[in-house]
Amino acid sequence: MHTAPDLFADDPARPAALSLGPQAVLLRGFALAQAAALLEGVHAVAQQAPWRRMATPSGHALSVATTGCGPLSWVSDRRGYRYEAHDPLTGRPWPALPPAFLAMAQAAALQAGFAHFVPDACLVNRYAPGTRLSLHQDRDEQDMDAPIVSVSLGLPAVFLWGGATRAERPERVLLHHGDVVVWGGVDRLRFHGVLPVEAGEHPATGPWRINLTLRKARY
Ligand code: MD3
Ligand code: FE
Repeated sequence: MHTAPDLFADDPARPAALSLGPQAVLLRGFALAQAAALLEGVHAVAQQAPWRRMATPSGHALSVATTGCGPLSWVSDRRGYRYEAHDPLTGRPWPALPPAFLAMAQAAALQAGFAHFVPDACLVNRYAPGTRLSLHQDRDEQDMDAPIVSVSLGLPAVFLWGGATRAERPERVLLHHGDVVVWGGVDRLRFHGVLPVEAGEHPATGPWRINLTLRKARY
């Protein structure tokens, strides 16, 4: 698929920073200059902790393929959701956080008003065409004061940005390669999801969308 140049990149109607809530902000293109380094990190991580589709507690496979890095990473299986220090697939510790991931997360958090963000977990999601993430909350982390920093790479996706309850109709926000979103405080437990990713070819990732979420799972 050919991606047209973004004629509205400098349009004041499309500001570089878009507030999504009192403590949630989209930083458009914030990770663009580091995208190649971040993707090298993803490939290094996936070499040590292979992509897999984890089982949900009900026994279905997640639609997204995942890997992870950091002292901890998120795990799902028949026993539930949790953070663990070891990759259940290999039995080894999760790969270390690539320095570029940490630098990006801290710079974005600071920009969004969260100083001293020290993530201890990074979940890496890979979306093939048609892959979606249904509306959910992220509540498996102990430290709800820390923000979550999310970096979108590759194919674009429509992000669903809901409210404090599932009943609230979510807003739709298009996320592009290099976009970073930071969520914390009063917005930390909002429902969110991703619509099925449309097929395409991105120069940086080929047929995929990749999303990094940097988190603080433990106090
Ligand atoms: C809003 N990932 O991994 S990142 C997830 O694009 C997840 O792969 C999506 O939701 C993705 O759990 C969205 C954005 C995100 C992450 C965590 C949040 C938004 C959030 C926590 C609270 C509120
Ligand atoms: Fe989430």
